[in-house]
Amino acid sequence: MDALSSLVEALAHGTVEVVDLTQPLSEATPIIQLPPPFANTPGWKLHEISRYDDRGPAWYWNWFEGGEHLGTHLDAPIHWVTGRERDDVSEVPAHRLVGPAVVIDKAAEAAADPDFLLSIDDVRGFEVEHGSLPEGGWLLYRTGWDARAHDQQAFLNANETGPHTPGIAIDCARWLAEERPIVGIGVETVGTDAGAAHSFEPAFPCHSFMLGANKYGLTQLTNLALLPPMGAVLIVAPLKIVEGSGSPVRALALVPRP
Ligand code: 23J
Ligand code: MN
Repeated sequence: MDALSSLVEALAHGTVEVVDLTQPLSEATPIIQLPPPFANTPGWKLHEISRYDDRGPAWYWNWFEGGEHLGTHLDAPIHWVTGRERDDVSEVPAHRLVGPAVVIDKAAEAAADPDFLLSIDDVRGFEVEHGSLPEGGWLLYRTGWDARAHDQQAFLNANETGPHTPGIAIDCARWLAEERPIVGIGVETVGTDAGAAHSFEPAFPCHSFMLGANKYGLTQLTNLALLPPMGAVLIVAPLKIVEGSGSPVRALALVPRP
């Protein structure tokens, strides 16, 4: 049988399951807060056009406003100055938006230390146990932060010293960008960088190295706990916003259930 017929059969029999990795997008969606003097993004807002009323008796529809970088969203290479000559979100090749995904689980470490940073040794340890990071695939980084996404304060976890959320160590971000064949990194937090990464050198290293290497960031994922360490396939569907620096996405995983 050909590959797609096998897939259709597996979906029908439940031996391949579709897991939604997307957070709901609403006015309650948490928003990144950059420190002064930086500008911040507006949140999501729906505006009603009509709802089976005088404005449109048989139909309901809305228009919306909001930043490109809200909720579960993709960072295109052009989002960062290191990728300024590279693809905007409408130019990202579709084949790079579908690929294998591996999941590194550091939820226990992030619960013990909200400033936990993923290290090269952590990823090498994962590779020894489960195999190499996949060519054309995604590294999904589980921290348990998805459980906080209903509450902006808990999600950003800021105090007088700034936000405290887990991220990726500077050397690890560079190594993943330059030495591993992945196309992107997906996280559960508000951005791919740690809360404290505004003070790293370079600032926001995950954005700087990954987007500069023509790779992608994927944020505010949920349900990573339902995925195996290796063997899932990720489908990421951003809006094709011309000249967009990113877009909210629907992120779906195909997961084998033997
Ligand atoms: C702009 C500046 C810094 C960051 C971000 C945006 C994001 O997290 C984002 O959504 O790309 S860290
Ligand atoms: Mn972003």
